[in-house]
Amino acid sequence: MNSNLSEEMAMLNDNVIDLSKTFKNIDKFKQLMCWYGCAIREVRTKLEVLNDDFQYSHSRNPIDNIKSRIKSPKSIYEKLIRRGYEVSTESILENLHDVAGIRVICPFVDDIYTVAAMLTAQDDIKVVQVKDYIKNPKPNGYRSLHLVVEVPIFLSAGKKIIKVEVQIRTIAMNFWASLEHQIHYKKSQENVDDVVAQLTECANVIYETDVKMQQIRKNLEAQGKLQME
Ligand code: 0O2
Repeated sequence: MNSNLSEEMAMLNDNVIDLSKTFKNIDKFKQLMCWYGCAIREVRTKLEVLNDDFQYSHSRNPIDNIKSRIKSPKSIYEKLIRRGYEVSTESILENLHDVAGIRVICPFVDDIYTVAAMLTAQDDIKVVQVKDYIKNPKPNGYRSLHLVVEVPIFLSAGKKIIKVEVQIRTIAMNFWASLEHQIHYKKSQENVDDVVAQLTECANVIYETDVKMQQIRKNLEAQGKLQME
């Protein structure tokens, strides 16, 4: 994921698909992608403000880092086709909720829920979907909290409501997800169950460590001995 809007916009020049042939109105498509970029900036700023403020009230940050990306035109096109949706800008707005994506990496498991609660309590944010892959991990062990939120962006011609997918996970969960993403195993191969079992085992060990680290922090907090950077 890119953290820089200009890099995100540069992805629109993705030459893997011919945008002008794929989307009838290329200017409308580019404008839509600009709106997604604006929505990312709105949500990102909210998260940064919450993180800064939390530092004053709790002497530590619940967010380690934030990354964001706009889905590439090729991935947008492929997802529309895969799901049987019309290929148009209206269809993207209506049917896809992960064109604008933000990944929030937290130090501890409870920070995930603290950040999610602080963000979704804001009165201009509407939660449209919650998938808790921490309470209900995927069969391969993937853990993360996924929220889809709607946020208003204010443009010269008025207000638009845009969906943003926010994935919130710990540093440890992100370590697993990043490596798992790089291990491209063929889902059809014979020993796939074995690979999945090994990945799940790693994910479970990592989660146990996450919970232990959180317990250490909580014990120190309870004793008034916590001194975080
Ligand atoms: P990218 O490049 O990461 O964005 P939906 O999108 O809700 O209509 P889906 O695909 O079931 O349908 O969504 P889900 O389960 O909420 O997860 C989608 C995203 O979560 C993925 O995005 C990944 O970022 C992440 N994710 C989900 N499962 C796994 C997993 O097993 N391993 C890893 N490493 N990441 C996972 P994309 O679309 O793959 O692409």
